[in-house]
Amino acid sequence: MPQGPRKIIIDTDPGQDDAVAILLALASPEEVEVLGICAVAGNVPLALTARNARIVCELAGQPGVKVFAGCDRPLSRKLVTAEYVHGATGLDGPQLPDPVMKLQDRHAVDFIIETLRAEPAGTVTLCPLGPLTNIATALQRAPDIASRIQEIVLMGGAYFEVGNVTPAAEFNIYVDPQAADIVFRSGVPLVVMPLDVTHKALTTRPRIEAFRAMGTKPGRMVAEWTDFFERFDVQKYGSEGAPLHDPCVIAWLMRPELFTGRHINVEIETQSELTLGMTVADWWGVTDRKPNALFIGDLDADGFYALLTERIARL
Ligand SMILES: [Ca+2]
Repeated sequence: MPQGPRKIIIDTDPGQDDAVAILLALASPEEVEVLGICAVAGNVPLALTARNARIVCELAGQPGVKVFAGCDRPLSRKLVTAEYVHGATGLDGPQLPDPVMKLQDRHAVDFIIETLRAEPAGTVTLCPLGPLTNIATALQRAPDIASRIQEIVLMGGAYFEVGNVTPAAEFNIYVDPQAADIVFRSGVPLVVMPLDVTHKALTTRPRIEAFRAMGTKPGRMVAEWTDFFERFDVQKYGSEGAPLHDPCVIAWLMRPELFTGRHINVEIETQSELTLGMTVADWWGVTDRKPNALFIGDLDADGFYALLTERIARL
């Protein structure tokens, strides 16, 4: 393993939980170095995810972070969005001003390809927090990068929790199943944070109040974002709070011991209308298909929230 912080590219569709993931990464320079943030269409259209990513960098006091706009639609399907969860802007909750920092000129896919070719092989980790369109496009256009990626640590899919956007599929995979299929067949080492684990990372009342009690703007924003989007999950699942899906990806890079999972085969359903985007995960090892992913199933939720609050409090 290389010394020093892990070099990462965050690929994201903010999204309140994406925003918390970005804040966690930017607050943790000893563990991760954010080479750039790539926006993709997902929770809301690309213009908004590219805007929201910059808002979050400015909120973290880091307007020098490079933010790139990527693909504005899935590889072959019509874009499906989730304003019903995240609000019309994708970051509904507190009012935030438009960002001052500019988008980079380069397309996110070019940034991904050029960075992987420029950095030593095996030293850059990709962290997709939304549909996998940018990553799959980069792999298709430049197959040589696959062997240069250290790891892809992504939020997406589900096995025991099955689906959230359809009865069979999780949102990120469902939006672009063809892209997910390319990534899961790429041979790149994968770590997957499915709903099975993220649904255990719930924002309880004391956890939200711990963010608010920081008395900082980022702390207050995290509390207000989670206040906003937990109404949806509490009503839907009857759970105590909302799952903070995407920060699980960043937390895994920093504290993998908080998580447990199995190294298994995971394939993506791309044909069936009924189960499109399903992550067919061989959790019980009933096939001889080769394992291609560390599929996470559980986490120490208290440890996860302790890490989050410690780090967000730094900003
Ligand atoms: Ca996301």
